[in-house]
Amino acid sequence: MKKAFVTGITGQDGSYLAQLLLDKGYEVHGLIRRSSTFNTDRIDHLYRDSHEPDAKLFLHYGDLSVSGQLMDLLAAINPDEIYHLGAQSHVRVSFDMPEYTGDITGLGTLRILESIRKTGIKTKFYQASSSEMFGAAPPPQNENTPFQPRSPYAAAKVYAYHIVQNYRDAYGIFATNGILFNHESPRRGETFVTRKITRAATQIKLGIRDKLYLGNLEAKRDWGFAGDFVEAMWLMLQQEKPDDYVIATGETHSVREFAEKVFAKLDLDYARHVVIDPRYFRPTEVVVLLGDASKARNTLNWQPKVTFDQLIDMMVEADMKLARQEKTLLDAGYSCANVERIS
Ligand code: NAP
Ligand code: G4F
Repeated sequence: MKKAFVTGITGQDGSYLAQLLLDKGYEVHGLIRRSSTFNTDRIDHLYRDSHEPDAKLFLHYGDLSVSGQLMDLLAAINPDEIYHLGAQSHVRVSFDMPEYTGDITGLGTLRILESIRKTGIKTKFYQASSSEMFGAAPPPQNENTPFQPRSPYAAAKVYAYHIVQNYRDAYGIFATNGILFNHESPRRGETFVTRKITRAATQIKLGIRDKLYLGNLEAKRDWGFAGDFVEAMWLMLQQEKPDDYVIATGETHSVREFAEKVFAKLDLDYARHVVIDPRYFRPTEVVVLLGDASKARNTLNWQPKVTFDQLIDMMVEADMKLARQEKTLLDAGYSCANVERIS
C-alpha cells in the first residue's frame, strides 16, 4: 500500500485529493492546523476513527511555519508521495498579510524540501504552483511563459517554484511543479469570487439577502473543476521523471460573465443585485489568465471533463441546498450564517 502525505488536506483541493488517493488504495496522512473552531468539514466524510481496522486516513497537527516538526513527521511517516497544497492561498489577503504569506506560501515549501533532504527519505514531491505567477504576462500562458507576479501571493509562489527546481537539480529530489489555473467546486472557500457569487445568488433567490458586493468584474480567469485538477496532480507523481506542467481548461471567462450566468440560471437579473465595492479591488490586478495545457494533454494524457456551464450548475445546485437549510433556520427564528465577508 502506498503512503501519501498531504499538506492543506482541509482545503478545497486537499479534500478532493484525499478522496482520490483513498479510492486508489493509498494510506493518507494529512497535516492539519489546531483551530478553536472545526476546520475539517471538507474531509469529515472521509474520516474513520483511527482505532478501526479499515482506517486509512490519519491526521497530524502541525504548521508550515515550524520546520522541526515537519521533519519529524516526514521521518515517522516516510511517505512515497508528498502533495504540498498548504498555503495562505488568497490573493487579496496577501496584500494585507504579505509577510505571513511569504513565510507560509513561500518558505513553507522550502521547509518541506529541506525536511526531505535532511531526513533522506525517498519520496516524490508535488508543489502547488499557480497561474497567478504569470500575472501580467499576455495569454495564452504555458510552461515557457516568463512569470510577471502581481501580488505578494504570486511572488511567494514564484519563490517556491524556483526552490523546487533548485532542489530537483541540486539534490536529485523528485520534485514537480503543477502550475494550476483557477479551479473551483462546491467546496471552494466562500471568499473566492466564484463561490462568493453562487452563495450570494442562491441566498438572494430565497430572500435571505438582496445585494452582492464585488470588485473588478472585468478580470478574466480560466476556471476548471477542482475534482479534475487533483487527478492531474496524481498523474504528475506517477511519471518517471520530475517536471513542470500547466493545468488549465483553455477557456477564459470574465467575473461579469460568471455572475450573469449564475443569476440567469436562477431567473434573477444580476444588474439589480450586484454592487461594486472598491474595497474588493486589488492594488495590482491580474487582468487575464488563459492556460495552454498541451504538455499535460500529451504527456500525462490529462484533460478536463467538467465544462464551464457544468461547473456553474454544480455550484449553484449545492449552494441552493445550503441556502434552503439556512432559510429553514431563519424561518424558525434562528440567526443565519453571516452573509457578507471580507475579500
Ligand atoms: P485552500 O482551500 O485555501 O486551502 C489551503 C490549505 O492550506 C488549508 O488546508 C489550510 O488549512 C492550509 N494552511 C494554510 N495555512 C497553513 C499553515 N500555516 N500551516 C498548515 N496548513 C496551512 O486552497 P486550495 O484552493 O485548496 O488550493 C490548494 C493549493 O493550490 C494552495 O497552495 C493554493 O495556493 C494552490 N492553488 C490553488 C488554485 C485554485 O484555483 N484553487 C490554483 C493554483 C494554485 P486551514 O483549513 O486550517 O485554513
Ligand atoms: O476568486 P479570486 O479571489 O481568485 P484569484 O485571485 O484568481 O486566485 C485564485 O486562483 C489562483 C490561480 O490563478 C490561485 F493561485 C489562488 O490561490 C486562488 O485560488 O479572484 C478572481 C478574480 C480576481 O481578478 C478578482 O479581482 O475575481 C476578481 N474579483 C472581483 N470581485 C473578486 C471579487 N475576487 C474576490 N475574491 N472577491 C470579490 O469580491
